[in-house]
Amino acid sequence: MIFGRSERGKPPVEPVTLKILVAGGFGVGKTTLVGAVSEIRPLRTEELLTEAGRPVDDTSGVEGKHTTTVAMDFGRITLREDLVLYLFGTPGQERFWFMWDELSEGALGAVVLADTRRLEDCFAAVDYFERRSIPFVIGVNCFEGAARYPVEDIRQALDLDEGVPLLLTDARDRESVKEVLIGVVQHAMAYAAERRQTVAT
Ligand SMILES: Nc1nc2c(ncn2[C@@H]2O[C@H](COP(=O)(O)OP(=O)(O)OP(=O)(O)O)[C@@H](O)[C@H]2O)c(=O)[nH]1
Ligand SMILES: [Mg+2]
Repeated sequence: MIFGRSERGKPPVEPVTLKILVAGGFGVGKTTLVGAVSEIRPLRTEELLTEAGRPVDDTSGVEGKHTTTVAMDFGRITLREDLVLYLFGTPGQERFWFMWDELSEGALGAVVLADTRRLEDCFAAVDYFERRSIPFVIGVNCFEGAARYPVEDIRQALDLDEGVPLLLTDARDRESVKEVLIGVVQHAMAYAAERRQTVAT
């Protein structure tokens, strides 16, 4: 049956697609986060952690972890009918950081995941995005068993600029991760608007 335009309702909207990076230290939950929200089967590039890598792969806190991302994670989430995010998870281990430049090409913003038991592991990601003026939010992945700290203390420990949002999250929980993604889009939009204004004046 052929429907007329009016019968079909509104013509479909072509969604805006935005690229968001998910970065942070080794084993902080980046692959878990992308998998928790992706509406397509996420593309993963996991390799087994081996005995040979034990001295450099510090799995303390994530002892159940047997694999690590060697190139990237990729997932997609429709936040609104007209807004789709492409999520790119970065590898956490230093020896794969050469991937980051390629992955950050054209990114609107980033989520830096942090674990309060190993906060220093996310310093490199924070520095990376600050240096390149890529807007980012911090998502503190609240693992069970990790001590809970006041948000202000975490901000201070990370020496965050006032404008950088910090959100508590659970990388395994779709709704909680969605909040973080909405947070990064809002922050990046505000950042872009601010920049446009600075250029105009
Ligand atoms: N308890 C708990 N475990 C989590 C949470 N997030 C991730 N995990 C577990 O922590 C481990 C690390 O998760 P990954 O998602 O592989 O971490 P990653 O950041 O992608 O790691 P790399 O790619 O190796 O840097 C996995 O065993 C997850 O099941 C969380 O919020 N709570
Ligand atoms: Mg990973």
